[in-house]
Amino acid sequence: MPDRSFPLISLADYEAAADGLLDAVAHGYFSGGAADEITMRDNVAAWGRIALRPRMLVGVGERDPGVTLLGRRRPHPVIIAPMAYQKLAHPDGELAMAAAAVATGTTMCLSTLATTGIPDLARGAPDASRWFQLYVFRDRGVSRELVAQAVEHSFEALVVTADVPVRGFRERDLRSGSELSPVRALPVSAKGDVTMTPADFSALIDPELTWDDIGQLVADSPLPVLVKGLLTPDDARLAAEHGARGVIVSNHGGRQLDTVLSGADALAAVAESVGDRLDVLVDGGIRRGTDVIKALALGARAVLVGRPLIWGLAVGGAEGARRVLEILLEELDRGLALAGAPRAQGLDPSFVCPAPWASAPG
Ligand code: FNR
Ligand code: LAC
Repeated sequence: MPDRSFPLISLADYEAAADGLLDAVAHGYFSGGAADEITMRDNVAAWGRIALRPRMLVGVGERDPGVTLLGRRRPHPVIIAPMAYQKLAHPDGELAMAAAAVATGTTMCLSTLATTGIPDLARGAPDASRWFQLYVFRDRGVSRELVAQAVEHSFEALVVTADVPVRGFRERDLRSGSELSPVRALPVSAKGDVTMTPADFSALIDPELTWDDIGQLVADSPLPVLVKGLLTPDDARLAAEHGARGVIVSNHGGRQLDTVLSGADALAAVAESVGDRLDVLVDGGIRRGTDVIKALALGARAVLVGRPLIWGLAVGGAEGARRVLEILLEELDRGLALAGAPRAQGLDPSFVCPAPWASAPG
């Protein structure tokens, strides 16, 4: 990793370091959100509006961050969120991300708009626990082909993203030119990779997708299906009724509809309404081990982390992304000890409350 004049000890340090390394187009694409970016900022702020209620003297010498997800034991609850175009952050792109995943026992979710294809990821990182994020295109033949490839190459789950019927209004991308800069991404056609602008890629996505399509996908796919991008209990119930195994409470990192609720604020109601029927996950603004603890306390089984992994990748390729995960997992371990919750699965809503400082007069 390059020498730095300051030590990188937090995820925010990686953000600052990456700022100086990425060109304006890539930086704008990775760090931006929709419209006024109110939701994007609030995703981070919302975890800070939740206070922890630690327990003492419970014996925390032995700690277990492990969780059960989709019926399988995982060493910890952190998952790498699907993010498009990772080679714009580092030439090793998704393969470096997968190496970081292997090194830390993390599951990685590969985007449909990845710059590394499904077979290449599986060949390059055969030991990586991997999920595939599916954008359903107007051309359903492409989606069927992608699902078949994910099955053939031992991906463990399909994550269908529901919150991009059309692309969010990304002002930074319009200003930086990234919206219209061609990227070579993949496997949008079964024939191989294609060079297109992000705006053109998004236009391939079918805005007519409905719950019936989710039901059909569940029926056709041998892999468990999670629906990503829901914010309401009603939608989570529909996901359960249509056979999904999980939902990811998410606003797409604040990149789609601005001024929607943060994942942190939307989570509890979803978990309360469907928590025993499917696995509830959450993302958006997770930057500290304590954020992970709060998510689990509010009913999530796992969390997805997005941009900080891109910053790690930009700073140091696989090693940088690995270090970002290690920092977060170290913070989680310390947080579990200090919160008096030695087993991550033992967290429940009694460990959190609304923070008094959040409602204090300004
Ligand atoms: C994303 N996200 C995303 N989601 C998805 O389902 N498919 C995708 O291809 C992408 N691409 C993508 C690119 C970039 C640059 C970002 C930042 C995000 C959304 C992502 O999976 C996740 O929901 C958020 O990034 C989580 O928020 P944080 O951790 O970035 O705050
Ligand atoms: C994004 C799309 C690709 O957020 O999901 O940029």
